[in-house]
Amino acid sequence: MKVWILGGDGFCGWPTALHLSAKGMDVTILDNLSRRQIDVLLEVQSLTPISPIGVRLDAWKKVSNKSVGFEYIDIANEYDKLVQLLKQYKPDVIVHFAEQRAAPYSMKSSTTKRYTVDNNVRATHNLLCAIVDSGVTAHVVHLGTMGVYGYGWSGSAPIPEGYLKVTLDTPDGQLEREILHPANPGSVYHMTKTLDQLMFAFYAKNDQLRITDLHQGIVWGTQTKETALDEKLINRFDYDGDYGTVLNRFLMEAAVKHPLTVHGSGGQTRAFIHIRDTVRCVELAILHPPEAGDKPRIFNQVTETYKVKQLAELISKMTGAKISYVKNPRNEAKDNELIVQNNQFLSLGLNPTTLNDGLLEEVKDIATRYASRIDKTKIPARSLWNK
Ligand code: NAD
Ligand code: USQ
Repeated sequence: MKVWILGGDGFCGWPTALHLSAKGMDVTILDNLSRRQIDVLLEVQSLTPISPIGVRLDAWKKVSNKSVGFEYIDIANEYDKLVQLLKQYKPDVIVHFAEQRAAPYSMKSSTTKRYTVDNNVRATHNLLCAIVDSGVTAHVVHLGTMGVYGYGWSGSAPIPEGYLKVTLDTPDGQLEREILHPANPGSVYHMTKTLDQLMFAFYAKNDQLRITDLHQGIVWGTQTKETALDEKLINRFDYDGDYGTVLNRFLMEAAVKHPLTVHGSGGQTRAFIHIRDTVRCVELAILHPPEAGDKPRIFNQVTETYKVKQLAELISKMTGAKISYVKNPRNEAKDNELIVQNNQFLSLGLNPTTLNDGLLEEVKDIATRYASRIDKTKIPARSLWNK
């Protein structure tokens, strides 16, 4: 099976590319390396020492005897090249990770807001339009986010996998319908993911594209079986105030004896998934495509939910780190419930890695091991939702 990984140099894309290659798929990464360039501009680096893409690919060949291809392309801005590559490769599956993914970065300034919208919306639309233009019949697997549902809108009602059953009163009686769950984004980044959903619905209906949208929670952890084979294959670990996500940040803070930075009261409940389960979920989604003519298939790609303060308490107990309740830079609900349906992946055989299984390994093998690479001045979250 020929698989393209758009954004395959990134945190989720790189381990996914290796996992699918290890499973015998013929993998090519397409990436414009913009994430590495953003690190240069923010004057920060991954906690882990990530190798240049060429070194990564050579190292993979050495340890696995398998080749992963690479095409340097900006999906949002090089449309003709994208169509030409589609005609040349004719991929069976396209996994789409190629978006600007940090909510704080997207809210940093008018420049980063506009970049995030331009990059993400154009990348997704270029991909869908180019598939139609080139005549390939690839199944698109997109990495979306739990944040499209928003937090707290439905109280304690479980969040369904993408679609909500509603009943409409009409003069002729009641009408049952299934609609996309209402969108309720909490940042410009999350807003682009809600726009992606509408584009998927349109292209599935109008052009019979086969599309799977994975509404993923916050990814934690660093290594997968494949990235751990050689240090040159190590995965990225973002810790800075813009790109670091909450659990990985708490692990890094504990390693350098920085107080754990809980935003506000810490009552925010979020959904989590380990990177090892991310790669497995993408594989399961590839193996279970929708039919042409179906509406996009939506999975909730999450395994556990926690309140931010619960995470801080857990890590504090494990490491002795202090907890600091800082003023929340974001505009978000202080406290919310979050009950998420995730039956589809579980029924396809996903066996989740829980915090209990993986936390200690992260503290020891990653956060403590690479602690000397941390620039403490980059820890505070400085991007404000409202100035
Ligand atoms: P990342 O920033 O590490 O990786 C994204 C990759 O896409 C980078 O290598 C970047 O260079 C590339 N890219 C961006 N724009 C591009 C363009 N126009 N053309 C070509 N390449 C481009 O992010 P990640 O954490 O790996 O996230 C990947 C996807 O998964 C994102 O769409 C994100 O929204 C989604 N997601 C991530 C998380 C998480 O916790 N990391 C959670 C839920 C969903
Ligand atoms: N938070 C803290 N302290 C910190 C960092 C964050 O309390 O030091 C809080 C935030 O205020 C927020 C929660 O932790 O309430 C989650 O923040 P985050 O940065 O870990 O996650 P988020 O901004 O939601 O974004 C991340 C990924 C994004 C993905 C999303 C999935 O960057 O790509 O889409 O998780 S989800 O949250 O399910 O929408």
